[in-house]
Amino acid sequence: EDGYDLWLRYRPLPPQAAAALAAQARSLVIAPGAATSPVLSAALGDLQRGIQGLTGRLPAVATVPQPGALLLVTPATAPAGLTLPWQALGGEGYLLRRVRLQGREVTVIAANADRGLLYGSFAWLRAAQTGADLARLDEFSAPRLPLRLLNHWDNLDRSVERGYAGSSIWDWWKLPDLRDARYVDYARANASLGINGTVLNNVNAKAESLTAPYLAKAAALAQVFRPYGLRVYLSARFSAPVELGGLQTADPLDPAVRAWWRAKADEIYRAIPDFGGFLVKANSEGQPGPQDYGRSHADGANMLAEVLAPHGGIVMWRAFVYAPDARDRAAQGFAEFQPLDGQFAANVIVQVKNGPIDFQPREPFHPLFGAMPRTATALEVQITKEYLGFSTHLVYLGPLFEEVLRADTHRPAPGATVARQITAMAGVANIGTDRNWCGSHFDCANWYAFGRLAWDTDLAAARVAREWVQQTFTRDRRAVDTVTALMLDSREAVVDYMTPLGLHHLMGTGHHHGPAPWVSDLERADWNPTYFHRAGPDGIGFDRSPRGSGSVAQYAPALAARWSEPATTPEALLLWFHHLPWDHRMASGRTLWQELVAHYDRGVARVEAMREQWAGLRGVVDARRHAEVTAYLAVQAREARWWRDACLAYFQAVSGLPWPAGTQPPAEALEAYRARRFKFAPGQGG
Ligand code: BDP
Repeated sequence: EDGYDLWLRYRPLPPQAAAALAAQARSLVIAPGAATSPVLSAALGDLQRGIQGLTGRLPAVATVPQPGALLLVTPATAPAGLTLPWQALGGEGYLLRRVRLQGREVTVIAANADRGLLYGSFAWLRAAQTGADLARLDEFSAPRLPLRLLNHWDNLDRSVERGYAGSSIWDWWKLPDLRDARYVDYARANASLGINGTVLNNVNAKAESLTAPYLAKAAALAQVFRPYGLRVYLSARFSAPVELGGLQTADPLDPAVRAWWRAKADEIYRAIPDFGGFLVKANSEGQPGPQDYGRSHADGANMLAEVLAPHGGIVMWRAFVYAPDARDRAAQGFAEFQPLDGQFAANVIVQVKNGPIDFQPREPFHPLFGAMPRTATALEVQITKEYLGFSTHLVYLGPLFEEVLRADTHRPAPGATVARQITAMAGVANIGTDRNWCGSHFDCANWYAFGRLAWDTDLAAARVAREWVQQTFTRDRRAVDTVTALMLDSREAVVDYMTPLGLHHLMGTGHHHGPAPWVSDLERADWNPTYFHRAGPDGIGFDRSPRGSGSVAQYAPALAARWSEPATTPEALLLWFHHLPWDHRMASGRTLWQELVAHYDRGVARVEAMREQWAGLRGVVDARRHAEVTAYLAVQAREARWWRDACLAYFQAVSGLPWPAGTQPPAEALEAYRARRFKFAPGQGG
């Protein structure tokens, strides 16, 4: 086991379970002639592979249902007498149900379209792999979000920005001629989760990705992905008309610029008829954009939307912006975008990161959610763990995704969660050429959780973890309990040992590896950790209350009022919203300083506990994967301690306070932590 098979392992079941399963899947029944659909063939392909793997018997494909058959049906092919709630299934949903058909017990996988049959087939395989009672199967599922996308930050030279799993899986150099078999497995894995789109290239885009040779390469990938319902999108560089078209300007209101993009869109759709659209990072971190010409984000987005609309394409326009002169970086996305509500074309989606800063271990939800009622918005999360220990720290992100999806925006009224405000979800991919895809076995759980929660935003992260473990490692009940518990604890562990109590952005410069709370000399104020934590002799934290930057007012009034006062701010976000004296009394009765130390200690202890739990699974989990995870947990334990020691050494020096009784002082002097350098840390792009 090297992890390549992900959660689609289909390993043999014990004899009794295998026989029971085989009895539910003796044959696969489709309407005569239906097999010519590439999507249906893809569904049949995995059903056959799965059933054969699990039971040892390859089911035949037939057109007449015998007892124990699996029927794949749409309204057009459903046998007479089968009434199903077709309408509720929508375009992508599916229904799995045991029914009696002309006296025979069969299972139907029903959907309105082949894509639903594909998703239903994978759902049936998930049920089979997780030990569900197939004889009582009755599962209905339809996604609420029509768009569920991966965003690859992959460069054309095969480096990956914030990638920790090897190189880009897109071998641009050899495409379109070589279509690596891995592309099919990539598409299968995504289809098994319901992910239906993928942006191939980095948001820090190169114009070359829009040239004919690169479009041919993207078209080859689109062709591989099409049977799996996965559409291709591209990040577009806003200045492409200048760089590729030789124009003097990329002003979105300039007729020549508009004509250039129109021709480019037409060219793209000739190569990729079902092209999804553009993702754009504009006027952010040095990327060109409409503001270079005195135009707004809406002007830029609408110009692109107009040329894609005739083809059915969309624009995902990112709201991740921050200017160098801001008082509060957390306030900028809202300040720039909220006033544009109502100005975006119908096929524009404003893509908003989960929090107002940048993919920290914990942030409050982004205040733009719910604040742009006349604009379609997408939630962007980062699956790759740029700020959470790269791929060597075990952090299951399900709870983080769940926390933001369930966050109540109070807009327009209580109960309006982030999940109910969005129309799309995008995840910055963590996939690379590593044999295990994601750089670590457990990071594949984050790809999995992203897909499952994007499909069904109401799913519980705990349930998702459990089913992933059952499919990935073992169905041994005790082991499943242990691994699930360990995963569920891991997110709070990283918050504790990196940035507890609402602290944020204490990471090392550029690469974001390791602690560097002391950094204060970077060119821009809001790149410095000291800007974010503001620790001094008087206290610690960023005051975003009305007494400070005031940005808390970007939230709905009820929340703004609650979070304006330390007493009514959840402690998990305390130092995000408030600057408080070191002797501030916490709910525990401890002072803020003592509480901070306690959190760092707890983080370290939690990782030690995870290590022990994992060690106990030796012999239950296959040797190779067990050993690999063990090695990474050792790294994580060492680095959790480093985070704790370095941060506390610094905060102690700044506060001048004595170590709380019974506390271990840092292993080394502050200077030693400050002196560490990581010139070749991964993920910094090409
Ligand atoms: C930050 C990353 C940077 C990305 C940027 C973005 O550090 O590499 O380009 O976000 O999202 O998290 O555009």
